[in-house]
This record gives sequence, structure tokens and C-alpha cells, in this order.
Amino acid sequence: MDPLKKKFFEKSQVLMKELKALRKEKGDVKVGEVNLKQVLTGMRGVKSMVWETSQLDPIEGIRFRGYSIPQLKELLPTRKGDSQPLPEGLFWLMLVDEIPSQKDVEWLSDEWEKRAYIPAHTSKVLEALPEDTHPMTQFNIAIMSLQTESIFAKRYAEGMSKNDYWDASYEDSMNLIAKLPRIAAYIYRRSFHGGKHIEPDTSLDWAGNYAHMLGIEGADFKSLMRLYLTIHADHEGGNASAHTVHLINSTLSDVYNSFAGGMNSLAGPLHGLANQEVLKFILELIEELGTSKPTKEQLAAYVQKTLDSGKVIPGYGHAVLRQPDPRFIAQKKFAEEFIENSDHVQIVWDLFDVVPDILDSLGKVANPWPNVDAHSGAILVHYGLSEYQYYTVLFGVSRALGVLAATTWSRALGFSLERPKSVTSEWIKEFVKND
Ligand code: FCX
Repeated sequence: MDPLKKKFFEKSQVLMKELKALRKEKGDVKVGEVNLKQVLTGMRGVKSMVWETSQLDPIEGIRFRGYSIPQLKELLPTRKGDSQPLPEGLFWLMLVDEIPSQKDVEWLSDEWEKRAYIPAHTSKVLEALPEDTHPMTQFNIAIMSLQTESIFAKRYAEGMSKNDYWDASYEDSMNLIAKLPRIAAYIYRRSFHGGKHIEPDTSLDWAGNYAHMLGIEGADFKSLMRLYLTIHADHEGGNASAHTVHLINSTLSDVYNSFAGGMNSLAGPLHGLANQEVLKFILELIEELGTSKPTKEQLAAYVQKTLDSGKVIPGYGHAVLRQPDPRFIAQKKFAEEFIENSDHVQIVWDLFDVVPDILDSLGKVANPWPNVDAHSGAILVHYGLSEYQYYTVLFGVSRALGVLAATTWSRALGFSLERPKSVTSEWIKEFVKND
């Protein structure tokens, strides 16, 4: 058994027994109440699932196994000569709740490299699609085509014991994570660079190699990708993509089916597609205002006009957060350190000064602050990755780390098929009649 899997097995066995006992002894303890507003507005705040890998606080933002993003930047191993954390380290932490050593992350980089093989039919499936198919659609189709490789599905068909679900799920998760940068880079090169693909550099780490295969060279972009793929990895279990993965996987559908479903959630503009929408918004405002150096007054008027036309301001607001997103702040810090004289970055910073007051003035927006998607596009454009239709794929590659670590836990802990209760509006009217 590999060292990560062994650690996971030992830890998950202990927790599985604890949770079993808790369910038996304290199963009737109430963990919260649900009001009608929560039923009518997307179940906000209803505690209804266990997600080991991270937890979101409205004010502090995300904590991965208790560590904030600034703490992770200090604690997680980096590649020699680089300042940004390696996503391998975050995956290790999320899976086994331990900060890994340098040797551990090097082992994981090598392990993913060994598992990165893409079957020939995946490129054939992609090549059958029109080149202008949205990259997220291609990403999903490619993931689904990889389902032929599922160890879980194969072993289930052979009669696998439920005690082994976690094992097959771990293997599928490791394999899928290993393959994602290759299929994601393939999609980028086929969509935007005439299918001129770039061979992987196996001496690089997972994120560095992805940056290389995208065709954007330079140490700073590799550094950015390490940070990007770390900070987008997980946002507890209730967000739409994570929850979709959790729901699908609860049916014992394998990791490939589950992750593809999650990516379909991420492809929505209120969720992961917001990163493409933000850059589109910035490019359109530059076009309409006729300048790439608009004043804050011009920006404010443009934002107001966007709201008046019944649209949202992409990259602002959040279902849980009530402060500027620490993932936005981490990207801002990166831009301050690495990028000089970018009009796009300056617009992002000026919007940060202008948008919250305007959203607040509407009197209905729960969180007027920027989220993770408000910043990424402007930095990517600086390094030459300007095709914004691709941005959500980057988010998706990263999101695999969190949701697949969490899914491995779900199978080890033996979580049940998810099945909440729905009601009709007729039932609601009747229920509240005498209140
Ligand atoms: N611009 C304009 N209006 C906004 C807004 C924004 N950025 N954010 C919220 N509102 C509006 C809502 O549309 C809603 O209006 P309504 O009552 O007329 O329907 C009202 O404010 C209350 O919504 P609120 O409770 O604040 O927010 P929700 O929890 O319902 O929705 C999202 C949260 C993120 C969906 C919302 O803020 C939004 O649409 N933001 C823009 C899209 C975006 O950036 N999404 C990315 C989010 C995230 F980071 C990610 O998943 O990647």
C-alpha cells in the first residue's frame, strides 16, 4: 500500500468507528432548525452533510483542515526557488490532515506523473467535437470518456465488498487528478492554438507541468498556477460543484461520473463560470468607455448601468462569505508582488474600491465584496492566457483536489445515499396557514 493510502486507511478507520458510535448514541441530537426562508432560498445554512477537507467561515473565509490561506502559504512545501505552495501539499493535507514534508510532496508529484496516462479514445472523442465547443463542455466530455478507466466501477461489477469502496475510490481519485492537467491542456491547445500540443515535462510538478503544457513559459506563470490550483481547490461541501459531486457519489456512482457532474455545476455563471464573466465584463467596459484606464467615476457609472439592465456584477457577492474573499486577497497580493503596469489588474483594484458601495446601496445584496473570481482573469491575461472561455477549466482542475479528497472520505466513512425531503408549495401554504 502506498504511504498516503496507508495513512488515509489508518485515520479513516478510526473516524469511521467514532461516527458509527455517535450515530447510534447521539443520533437524535438536534444540530439546527430550518425555516421557510431557507427552504425557499436554496437551503442557505442548513447543516446537512459532513465534509472533512475544509470549512468556510463567513468572515474569515476558507480554512483547509483548520489552516487559512496565509497560513498555508507559510506551511506547505514549495518547489525549490519558488514562493508559492504546491497543490500536492494541499491535497495531502486535505486527505490525511497532516502538513506533508518536502519528500511527501515530491513522492505525490511522481505518483501523479505515473498515473497521468490518457487513453487514445479520449483524444478521439475530443477531436469529434467542433473546435469552438465551450472548453467546459469539452472538459466534461473528456472526463466522462475517462470513465472507462474506473477501478471502482470495474470492481463493483466484480462484487467488491463495501469495506473496499474507499480503496477503489482512492485509486480512481488519484488517477483522475493525475490526468486532469493533460486533458485540460489538450483542450486549451486544440481550442486556441490550432491543436499544436506540447509534450509534458515530467521533471515538473503537477501545476508547473500544467502551465508548461498550456504553452505559457516562465517561472512566474508556473508560480501563479501553483497558487491558483491551491486556492481554488475546496470551499467546504455545500457549494454547487462540491455538493453535486457528493450527491452523485452517494449513489456509488464512480469518481469519474461524480466529478463530471460537479463540473457541470461549476460551468454555471453564478458559480465557476463567473471567472470568465468577469474578464468579459472588463473587456466590454474598456470597449464601451473607449479607454483601458477608466476613472473610478466612469467605472461606477458603468456598474450602475449594468445593474439597471438587470444583470449581476460578476465576481461580487457570495452565498456564505461576508467579507472580501481571502482567495481574492491572495491573488491581489500575488499581482502586487509580480505584476507591474497592468491596466486590467488596475481595473480590478479600482472596481474593488467602487463596486461594494454600489451593491450595498441596493439594500438587498448580502455580501457586496469581491469573491475568488473577481481577480483571476486580469492576472491570466497579463501572462498571455487571454481566452476567457477557458478560465473555468482551470478552476475545475483545481476543484478536483478538494472534492475527490472529500469523496474518498465519504466512501471510507460509509455515508448514505443522499435523499433530502422536498415539499410542494401547496404543502407550504397549508403548513404556515395558522402561523
Ligand atoms: N450583482 C448584482 N446583484 C447581486 C449580486 C451581484 N454581484 N450578488 C447578489 N445580488 C442580488 C441577487 O441577485 C439577489 O437579487 P434578487 O433578490 O433580486 O434575486 C439579491 O442580491 C440577494 O442575493 P444574495 O443573498 O446576496 O446572494 P445569493 O446567496 O442569492 O447569491 C451569488 C450568491 C454568488 C450567486 C450572487 O452574489 C451573484 O450572483 N454574484 C455574481 C456571480 C458570481 O460572482 N458568482 C461567483 C460566486 C463564487 F465565488 C463561485 O462560486 O465561484
